Formats: sequence, C-alpha cells, structure tokens
Amino acid sequence: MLIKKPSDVRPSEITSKANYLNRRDFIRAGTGIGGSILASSALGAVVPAKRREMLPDLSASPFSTDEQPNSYEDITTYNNYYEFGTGKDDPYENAQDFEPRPWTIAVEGHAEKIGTFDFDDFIKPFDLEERIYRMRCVEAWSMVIPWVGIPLADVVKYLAPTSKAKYVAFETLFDPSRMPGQKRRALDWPYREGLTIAEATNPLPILAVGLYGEVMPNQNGAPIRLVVPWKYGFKGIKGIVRMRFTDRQPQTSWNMAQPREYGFYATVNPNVDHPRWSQARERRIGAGIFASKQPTLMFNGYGEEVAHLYKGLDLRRNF
Ligand SMILES: Nc1nc2c(c(=O)[nH]1)N[C@H]1C(S)=C(S)[C@@H](COP(=O)(O)O)O[C@H]1N2
Ligand SMILES: [Mo]
Repeated sequence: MLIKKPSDVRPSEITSKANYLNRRDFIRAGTGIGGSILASSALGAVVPAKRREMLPDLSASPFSTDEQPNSYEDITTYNNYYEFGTGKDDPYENAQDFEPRPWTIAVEGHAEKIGTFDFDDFIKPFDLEERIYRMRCVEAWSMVIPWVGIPLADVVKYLAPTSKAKYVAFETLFDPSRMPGQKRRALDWPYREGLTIAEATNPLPILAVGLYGEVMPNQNGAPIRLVVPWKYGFKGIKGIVRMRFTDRQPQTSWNMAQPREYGFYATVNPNVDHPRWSQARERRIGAGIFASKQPTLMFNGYGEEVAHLYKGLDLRRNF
C-alpha cells in the first residue's frame, strides 16, 4: 500500500503548492495507479517518520483552504512540542531519533469499543483524507498545513460512546527516556487535551497521521495527533496514546498550567485578547520579516461549520 518516495524528490524541495501538486502528478505517473484507488482505502502500514515514507496520494478534501500552504521546512522546523524542549527548533533537533513504533492507543471510559489497539489496527477502518487547514497558535503566529488524517467523527462513531459520554479526553505518551523534555516539569505530564462530544463529532477535526503526503514527522506529533482548526494550536495534542470518554470536562494541560490564560474551549477569537497580548492579528510564518501581521479570523475562519456549537455559551467567560 505504501509508495516509496523517489529518492530524487525530497520534501525539503517543496516550497510552494505548485511544486507540491507537480510532485503528486509525478507520483501518480510513476506508479501507474489512479489516485482514486489509493484514496479509497485506508493506510496499510505506517513507518517511522525519519524514513520519510510516502502516504497514498490523495486529493484535497473540500474542507481544505486554498490558501498557500507553508513549506515543508517551515512546518517541520518551527514547532511547539514541549516533550522535546520549549524552543521552536528543539522538536526538530531533539525528536529525530524518536521511534514512534510500536505504538498503542488505549480507549477507555463510556464507550462500547474499549481496549488497547495497535496503531495500525486503530486507523485501519478509516479512509485517509488530505485536509489543508489554517493553524493559529495562541502565541499569535499561524501556518497553513496540508495534513493527512482520518476524520475524528468517524473514529468516535466507530468507538460508540454511550449516552453517559459528554467529552473525549486525549493523552500524549509519557516516557522521559524517549521524550527528553519530560525530564523537566515544563508542564504537568502527560500532556492532556479534550473536546466535547459535539466538537469531536463535527466534520472538521481529524486525527492526523501525516502531512505533505508523507508519514507524520516526529516533531509534528508522530504517529498520530489531533487537529482542530477553529481552536488554538495547543488543543492539537501530539503523540496520542490514550482516548477516554468521560461524563465530566477533562483537565487540560495548558488550563492546568495557567487557568487565567488558557481555557478548555480555546476557540480562535480576535476579540478576546490573551491577558498578555492582543489576539486581533497574527504573524504568518514564512511570510518574510517585512510582511505585516494579518487579521485573525473568528473561529480561525471556520465559523460557518462550528459557530452553532457555541450558541448560548459566552466564549469570553468560557475561553
Ligand atoms: N503533546 C503535545 N502536543 C502539543 C504541544 C505540546 O507541547 N505537546 N504543543 C501544542 C501547540 S502550543 C501547538 S501550537 C501545536 C503545534 O503543532 P505543530 O508543531 O505541528 O505546528 O501543537 C500542540 N500540541
Ligand atoms: Mo500553540
């Protein structure tokens, strides 16, 4: 199922969407297999990110933005992943030797299908999609990232939460021998995040297993991480090993660390400033040092799909 990447085409060469699309045509021509066949089935096996294996060729889902994606280099060298250090280039520097296999995901709590799943078995029932999404970090920078993943709504429905389940909680691997940043208490490990069931079954969130048509790089959350494009980037928990269906709102890492600065909902909102900086505008990574900041969009531009989820909730109080 996996397509070997031609050794003469390196993802680091991909600096524009045009090149990216050309590369995809090249891959399709090289295999002689129609993209639709590959797109219709789930990933057979995923290999460590450092081997930079290709994922099946996919066409962008209609949920994708047509904004210019950031370069592979921007996306994989400017990261937040405190398990590998708090500097922006630390994850790139320190996650290269991380081995994201074997990997298991534990499903617990109020659901019919609970248990511990091997990563490949976990994602096998689902179709991979490419979703090109804006990502807005709470620190007022942003990128556009061509993710590959499976819709979280499909996964949640498959795991069949019971009527008691109101939330789904996620946890990152805790293993200081493999994640050197966990030797310091930069956060109360393991990293934790969560969504309401209504949010988790909205069509937009994905569990991403790759980007730019390749298996997920370690620094971006290999082998599997959450992407919720209308929320601040910290909701997009990386390196997921546990999902738990709960009746109470789960604790989340940044809310635990700074409850006056980071909330559970954390929807992108240009009208609600962070206590220490404005959220009205954002710096698009890769735009160049002379580019001016661009306006931040309500719900990061995804309001049509998600605003109804927050009717009657005061997002100034429930930030
Ligand atoms: N486990 C874990 N997940 C995490 C983080 C982290 O430190 N640890 N950082 C978050 C933050 S603040 C952001 S902005 C995004 C960054 O994702 P990227 O590096 O793939 O762009 O990951 C989020 N997921
Ligand atoms: Mo972030």
